[in-house]
Amino acid sequence: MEEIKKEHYDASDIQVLEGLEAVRKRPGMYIGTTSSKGLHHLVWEIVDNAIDEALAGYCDDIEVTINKDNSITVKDDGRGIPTGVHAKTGLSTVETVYTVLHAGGKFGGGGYKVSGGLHGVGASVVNALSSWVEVKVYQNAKVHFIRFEDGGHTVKPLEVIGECDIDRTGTTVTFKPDPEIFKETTVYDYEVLKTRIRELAFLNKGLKIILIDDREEPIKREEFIYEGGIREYVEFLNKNKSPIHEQIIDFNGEENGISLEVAMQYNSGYTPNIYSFTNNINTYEGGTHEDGVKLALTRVINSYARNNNLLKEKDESLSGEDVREGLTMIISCKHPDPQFEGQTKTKLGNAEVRKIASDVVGEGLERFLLENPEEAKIIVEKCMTAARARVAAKKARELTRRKTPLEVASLPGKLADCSSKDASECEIYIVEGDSAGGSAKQGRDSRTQAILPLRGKILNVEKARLDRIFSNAEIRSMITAFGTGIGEEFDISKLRYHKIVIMTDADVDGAHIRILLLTFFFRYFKPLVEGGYIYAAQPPLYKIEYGKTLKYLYSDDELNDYLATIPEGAKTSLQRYKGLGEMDYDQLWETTMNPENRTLLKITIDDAMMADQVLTELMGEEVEPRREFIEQNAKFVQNLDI
Ligand code: 1YM
Repeated sequence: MEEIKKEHYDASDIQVLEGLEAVRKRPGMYIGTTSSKGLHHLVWEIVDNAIDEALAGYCDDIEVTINKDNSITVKDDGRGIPTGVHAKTGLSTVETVYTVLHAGGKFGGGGYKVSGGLHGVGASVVNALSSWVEVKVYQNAKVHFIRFEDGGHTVKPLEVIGECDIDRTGTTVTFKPDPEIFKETTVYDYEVLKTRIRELAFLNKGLKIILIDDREEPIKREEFIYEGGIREYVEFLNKNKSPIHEQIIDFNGEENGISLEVAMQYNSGYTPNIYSFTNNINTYEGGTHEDGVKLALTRVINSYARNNNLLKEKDESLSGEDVREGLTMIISCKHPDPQFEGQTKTKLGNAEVRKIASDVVGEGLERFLLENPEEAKIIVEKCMTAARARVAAKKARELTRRKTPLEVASLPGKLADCSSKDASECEIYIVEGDSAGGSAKQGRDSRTQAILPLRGKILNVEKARLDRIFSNAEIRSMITAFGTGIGEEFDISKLRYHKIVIMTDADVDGAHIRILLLTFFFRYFKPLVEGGYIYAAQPPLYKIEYGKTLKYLYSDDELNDYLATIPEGAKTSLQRYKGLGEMDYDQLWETTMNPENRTLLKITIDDAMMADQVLTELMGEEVEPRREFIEQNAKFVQNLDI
């Protein structure tokens, strides 16, 4: 080890200090901000160097410690920053890396420096913005040490301070952010570090990153290592969701030093969760890698659906949005020379990546769908459902746009509206059949209760074509009565009733209508279900008179319990209601509509989802589930029209 001592400041020293001084004058230009975000950014600049070493294949473990004084130590087991004299500066390479702006990976050459951020100028920027920095390099059985103070002034040039095992190599850096620069805060947030460290571990398969918080008693320590890489990331993101297929699908490929990895899994939700990265940087604004992947996804799923005769009309097709509904996906690109564009420089611009991404996903997904027909079916069906909902939303939008000359969508003629205009106290009863509708109109509290009778069964939105759904009178009546609009124009603040009550007979047909209505709400008015605006009324099944007491009973269990309380041989008169229409208007009010006595069941998203699934099973192409359902429910099914 050669001792590097310089007697005089020369031109290059002055240049160095001028460089670091520039960073201190305009820190925002280098780290974006001096807020808490900028404070954390310093950690990533140092961690990036360790990750580059890992990507070059020399480092397995990285350890990040928040020390008691809120200084940070980053340690890796790589080769160690070179300790020899740097030809251009005459300083040790370590010192050069930490003091010369733009002294990035250029020094080492070879390998590809994939980390983003400041492209290697990070170490000197961290030094410029720190009260002090210490670097230890373990190399050739020696421990080398250098210390800087007050924004990058070398106070102890590199020297050997001890010996170590020949097998021990690596770099350990400790820095203390300068409170003069980070005026807002110099306190590190464990959760912020943890989230990004976990992400880095997901993105770099097999790399172990340990996070330690030394400020706490007992000391907090977590290890992040994922042998499955981004597959495990997708699994993690879908953890609290319901995946609709078991396997996580992944693809990867490499061309001209550009590598691309993709992992994906659909869940039962509706929003896409697609995150793309280039060189471990989240490309929030997307770019060519994301475009290529999306292109291939849409193309391959469409051609699979078409080849399997799932798209009936020849002009029918699945849009990009349709194939991304409920899709959780990670795209990770590693590029030797990434071009970042866009407002926040988080959009990948390299044109060649589009084709690579599209090829990798195109070929991979095509093969996957052919080899896994079960999964393929589930996925394509989900996309087709999304497509139906999209077209329906458009139709519905057009429909609700048709307004009277007074610019008020006219309310359906069959609606008996309530007089109150305060939606929070208004209720609408959707009633099965005209006769029950008549009783409900007579019995209601007309100030707060509106009645919308539906004639017979509503259309099965699962089975009908969309144009039929939206030309269906019952469905149109509901849409206009609710007032919210539908699809993209849906606006919950325009909802005219805060309780939408489904009131159907307590028999199989009634249950069927309820399933149809719930399915309709689930598919087209999901926010109403999620917001807890949908209810089911509970009409009684029996009326029983015993002596002077009259009781309404809502289930067979209730009836049996009640009968058990009556002495044997006693005279009772029992009436079983077959439908709402058999009740007088005052009985209907008393038992089912009067807020004082009634029981309303609030419909949850699970109920609606269940209804949707039951209907899908019953209506689907599969014969087996339909047969099973009919067998299990034989006594009801005779007149169930499905
Ligand atoms: C805790 C931070 O900085 N590790 C690190 C940095 C370097 C190397 C190894 C390294 C790189 C190369 C060759 C090369 C750096 N070296 C340089 C430069 N951890 C941390 N580990 N040998 C060692 O890139 O070829 C900059 S960073 F420029 F000196 F090579």
